[in-house]
Amino acid sequence: MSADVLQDENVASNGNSDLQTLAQPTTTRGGLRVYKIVVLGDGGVGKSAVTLQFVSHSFLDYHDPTIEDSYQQQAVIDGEAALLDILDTAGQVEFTAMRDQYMRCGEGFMICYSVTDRHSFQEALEYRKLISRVRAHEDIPLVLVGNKFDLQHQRKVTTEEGKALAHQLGCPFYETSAALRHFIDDAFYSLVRQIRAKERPRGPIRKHSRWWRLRSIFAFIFRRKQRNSTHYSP
Ligand SMILES: Nc1nc2c(ncn2[C@@H]2O[C@H](COP(=O)(O)OP(=O)(O)OP(=O)(O)O)[C@@H](O)[C@H]2O)c(=O)[nH]1
Ligand SMILES: [Mg+2]
Repeated sequence: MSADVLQDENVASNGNSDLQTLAQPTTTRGGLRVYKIVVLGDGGVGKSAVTLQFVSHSFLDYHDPTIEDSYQQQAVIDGEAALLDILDTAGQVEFTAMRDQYMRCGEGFMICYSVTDRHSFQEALEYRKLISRVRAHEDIPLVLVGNKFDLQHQRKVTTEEGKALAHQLGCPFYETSAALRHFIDDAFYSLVRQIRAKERPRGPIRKHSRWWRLRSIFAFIFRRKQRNSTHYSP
């Protein structure tokens, strides 16, 4: 699946949790639709590395267990500008106290496992159950990600097993590599596409008008210019 990216920009806020931002009922900011994405999965599978590759095109080559980090990333997906509000969650059980809260706030969920770690693969289903527990009977945009696909010699979970689980979960599946930046954008864009599809009225597909799409791209450029001028220092 290829994505139509004109340009993107990131605003990362590291360290502190930004659950308040996620909890805001507003779904637009500066004229851009905000998509609240939650990244889930066992400790060490690469949730932070995948997220950082997406927002800053860099690879995190050490493991610093996350408590909770949030990031914002603008992108133009299928000709429409979007602002992705991404919550990188804790995989380590000692940091998972906020789980129910972010399960309630997320619009789309990325469930990650590592292809080198069978236990993390088994846990993926448990994450799906956790979402269902908090959001019973809801149609939840979801993507399954088998990360570290560059570590072929350490592989413990086959591609077929990943596909079968995705089929069971009824969601798209990507084998990604945060190290090589493989299928990172595709996994995030797939969530935005699912959220959009869910919002669109049923029946014949109605695309946004040309004017609406132009307006959203102008909002995207304007925000970027505004940020540049804010950051200007002589
Ligand atoms: N080779 C390879 N290493 C990866 C990849 N993704 C992550 N890693 C490494 O795996 C380790 C853990 O990555 P993190 O992104 O910190 O894992 P996490 O899921 O955020 O872990 P927690 O925050 O503890 O839940 C780090 O040493 C990363 O460099 C990948 O795609 N390929
Ligand atoms: Mg992390």
